[in-house]
Amino acid sequence: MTAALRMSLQMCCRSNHIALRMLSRGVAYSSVSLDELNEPNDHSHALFSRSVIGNFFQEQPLLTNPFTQDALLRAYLQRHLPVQEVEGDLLRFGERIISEIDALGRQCELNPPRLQHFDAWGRRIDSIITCDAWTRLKHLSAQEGLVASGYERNYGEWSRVYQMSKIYLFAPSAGLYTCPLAMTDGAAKVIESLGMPVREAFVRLTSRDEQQFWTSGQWMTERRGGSDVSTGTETVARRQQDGWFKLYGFKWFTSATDADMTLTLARITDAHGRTTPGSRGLSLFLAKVRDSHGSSNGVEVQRLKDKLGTRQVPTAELLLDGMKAQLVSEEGRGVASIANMLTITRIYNTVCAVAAMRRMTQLCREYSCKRSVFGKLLKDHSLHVQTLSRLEVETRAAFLLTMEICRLLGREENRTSTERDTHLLRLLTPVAKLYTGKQAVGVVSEGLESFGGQGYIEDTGLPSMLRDAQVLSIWEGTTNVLSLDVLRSIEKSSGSVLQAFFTDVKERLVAAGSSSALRPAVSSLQASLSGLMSFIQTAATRPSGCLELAARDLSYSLARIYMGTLLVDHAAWENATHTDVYAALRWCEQDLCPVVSRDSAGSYDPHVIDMDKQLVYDGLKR
Ligand code: MFK
Repeated sequence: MTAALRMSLQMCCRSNHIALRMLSRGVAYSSVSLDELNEPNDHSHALFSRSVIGNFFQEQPLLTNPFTQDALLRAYLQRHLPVQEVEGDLLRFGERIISEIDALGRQCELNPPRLQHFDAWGRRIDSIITCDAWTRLKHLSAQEGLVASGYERNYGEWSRVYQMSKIYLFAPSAGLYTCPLAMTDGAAKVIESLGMPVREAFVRLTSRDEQQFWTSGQWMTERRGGSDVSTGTETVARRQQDGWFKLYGFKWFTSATDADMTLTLARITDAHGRTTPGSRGLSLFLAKVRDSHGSSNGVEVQRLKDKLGTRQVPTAELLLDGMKAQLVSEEGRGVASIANMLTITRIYNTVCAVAAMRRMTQLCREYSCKRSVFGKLLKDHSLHVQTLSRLEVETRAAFLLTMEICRLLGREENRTSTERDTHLLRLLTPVAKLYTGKQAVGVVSEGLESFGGQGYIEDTGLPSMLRDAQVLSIWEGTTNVLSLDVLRSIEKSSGSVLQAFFTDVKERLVAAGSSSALRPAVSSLQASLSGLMSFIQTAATRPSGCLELAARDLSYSLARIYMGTLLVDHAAWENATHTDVYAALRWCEQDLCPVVSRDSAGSYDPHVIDMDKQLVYDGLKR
């Protein structure tokens, strides 16, 4: 037996002996010595007395003003929107988040909505009961102009950047109130783009007056599923003599069902009760959820959904049994009309994904300055800091892409966008939604791990962050549905969206190219871009189905290249710091163009479809 092994065994016996004695007393987290255990001097040391809980407690990570803590947000605004009023408002709002909003959000998590079907006398009332904090968040959202500021357009083409900066700060503390806000903003956008068919609704959706403010739902998903809306929608709309419609159908997932109004799709019946199938048969309707007396507008709430996360949000199954509704789109233009809402909710999704990443990185680094292990603080363990720095790079890249999309949206609404801007907004909206949704799950999950076991404990509030992140890649279009939307945008524009992408990336890289520190990143991006261009050029000549097989990898390539370009662009700014340069270099170390590397490996060859099938269904008994 070696001396080292002997010593190990002795230590093992000694600690087991102590552990056994401690276990017999129900001791937790204690580090008492054998001598102490034998001392009968006070109650904490006596055997079989109250449990000893010890005197070590881990430090809790504290939330401080998320605006002052966010170097990149502040630098971004300083570069593009250096308006004192904006900075002052975000600073004040950051204080409100820590002093008031964060606690409200937590209350929403702890007091999820419930459904009361009947009153005490047996009447069907279908009342969705939400907690006071949820109502308070609605009022506060109006006061802060969280939707309104996007339509007041006080900062011209930068108005959306300002508005979304507030949503970004708000989201991680807001108990998912961002969900009704996303749909409310989307509904306002649809109404505005349709030429204001219902002015009162628009005024209320964009009001800063908490008594006037309405929220909207977006009831699209039916039992047959949420992705294939054009074949899945069975709801019918019967025209009434007064020009209104009555809707009959079953909406399978409706988020924030306590909304004041909703936009929804239905098929208008002809005189014989027939409807037109497919997308061409769908029209868009606006309906109030309740009438002015608070009674249901022909809507039965079947049940609330029992979900993995987003438990704060009342998500319900609804039976529409004669819901009075107003046609707001041209007949048969429902999907195209609600697409504006999808653009807005997908942008909110992206903002919320980055916000979740940012909150997690802030908490992780705060904790690392307090938590000591193996004799030193976590912040002094280089492997730990390396892990956090990788999360930081992901978050920065996602942030810059998100803000760029908000900028493009603001330009479009301010009527200052170029044709290239319009193409980029169309292409990058699904790209950003699908990519940041995945990033958020990865960053939040890795972040939880950096708290050790505490990250797995409910009342730290940390696990709910992971649950709530998981929805980001599901609702508003899954990763694959959005990858197909990327293909749709390419096809519909005859490739112009890609042309805009290539031109924009090239120009930004040329502008940044003079910085020697950034050269490795610029070279990687240029090489990836030309690889991507060659792939696209040959795509048309490939067997059908190849592009669909490559859709997800193509979207990831667009995301990584564009994020890298924006990191380089930001790092080339005259007031950029060396950390901005470092972030750009680190980002560009990865495979920036997976569609090319996977193509080289034969992933899109025609025989692969069959091989994938054989692999997936290997051993399946039917
Ligand atoms: C924190 C964030 C909070 C967010 C909270 C939201 C909570 C709400 C939860 C939900 O409701 S989740 C359910 C959301 N549902 C979806 O996201 C639907 C996913 N499915 C799709 O997006 C499908 O691709 C789609 C329904 C659009 C497919 O429908 P179609 O009818 O097969 O599409 P088609 O025929 O290709 O396009 C019809 C028209 O719409 C075309 O216009 P034109 O008729 O003028 O040619 C398309 O160009 C247009 N269009 C489709 N997608 C578009 C679009 N236009 C602009 N942008 C798009 N993305």
